[in-house]
Amino acid sequence: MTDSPIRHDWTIAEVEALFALPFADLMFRAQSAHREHHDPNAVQMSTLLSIKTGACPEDCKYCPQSVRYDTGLERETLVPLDEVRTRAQAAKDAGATRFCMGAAWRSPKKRDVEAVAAMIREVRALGMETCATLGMLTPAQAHELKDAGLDYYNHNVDTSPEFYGEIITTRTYQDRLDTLAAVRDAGLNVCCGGIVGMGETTRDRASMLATLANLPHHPESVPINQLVRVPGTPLAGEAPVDPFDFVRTIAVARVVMPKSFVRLSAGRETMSDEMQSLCFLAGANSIFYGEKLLTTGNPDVARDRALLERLGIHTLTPPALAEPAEHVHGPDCAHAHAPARPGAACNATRQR
Ligand code: SAM
Ligand code: DTB
Ligand code: SF4
Repeated sequence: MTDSPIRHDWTIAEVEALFALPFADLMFRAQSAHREHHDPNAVQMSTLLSIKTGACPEDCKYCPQSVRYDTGLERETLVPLDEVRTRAQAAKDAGATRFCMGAAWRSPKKRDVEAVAAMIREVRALGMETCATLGMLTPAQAHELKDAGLDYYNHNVDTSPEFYGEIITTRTYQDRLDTLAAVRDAGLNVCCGGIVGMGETTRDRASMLATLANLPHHPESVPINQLVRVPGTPLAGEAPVDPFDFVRTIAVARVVMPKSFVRLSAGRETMSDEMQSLCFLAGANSIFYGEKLLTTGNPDVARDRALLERLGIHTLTPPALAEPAEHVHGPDCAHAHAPARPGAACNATRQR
């Protein structure tokens, strides 16, 4: 048996007990699990693009894109295909390996799925992994996206089943689980996580992570977002999260889902480099990369590259995107991983 077996039978009390460990003990557990299953110095990089912004009919209390809150956001129609291609190419050139397209929909219509399928084909043709987050999906829609070449679908549980009703009333927790099952059944990789800082208790955080870990398969990607408190949303006045509590959430996610990529997601713009480093030490091995999330800010590429270089972290190239083994850095090498000295073996090819 390995030290951190893949379990699907976590009780909330067990996960709460992980949260209650002394910080150093929890970090040790997380580091041990991380090093058992991952390269501890590699981070996966995804770039987001909002392909349809604002005017969403849902009432998610954290979200600047809900039509119900006045956040001053300009609503936008579907982004044209050539702009998607340009933005994806720019993301690739900057060093991202996955391109995530997000739409402010409750669920996509037939023509929406067709339009997104065309976007997926464009992004794939550039040699990037694809991800989409479009709201609730039917099993048929999940298959259609898979057939277009989609690699990942993001759909978050957001919080615990117990706290969920305080945050969203226009769709149920079961709706979310149904979409996740449709996505999994279609053979897509699942990206599913939640938000910290919406007024939930530690028990809610434990319950959310137990929900994710007790899915029939752990999500391949688990985004942990710190609430971005957007003026005009009902949660704008929430108290900031204790940074150590946020790091603990990352660490517990790492322990209960040891093989998953845990993404340090929204909220990085206001985090210090030291705080982000603690998150990496706690087992985060994925980030959103690029100046913007969907509608809010993210650290710029220069800041992220500098941080990764200072920490000796290189970016992870998925096996399907890896180049032939003999590639070395040249003066024109576009790889953004640090360190990237001309003549050095290219980190991209050293990845599994
Ligand atoms: N409309 C689709 C949906 O809700 O499934 C896709 C886009 S939605 C913006 C994707 C996720 O972004 C949400 O589930 C939530 O976890 C996250 N998110 C949205 N607003 C946020 C905020 N202010 N702070 C942190 N995370 C946020
Ligand atoms: C996820 O868990 N976080 C991302 C992505 N999945 C789609 C979105 C964060 C959004 C933050 C608020 C905004 O930029 O609008
Ligand atoms: Fe709409 Fe998604 Fe925002 Fe909820 S999180 S209001 S579904 S865009």
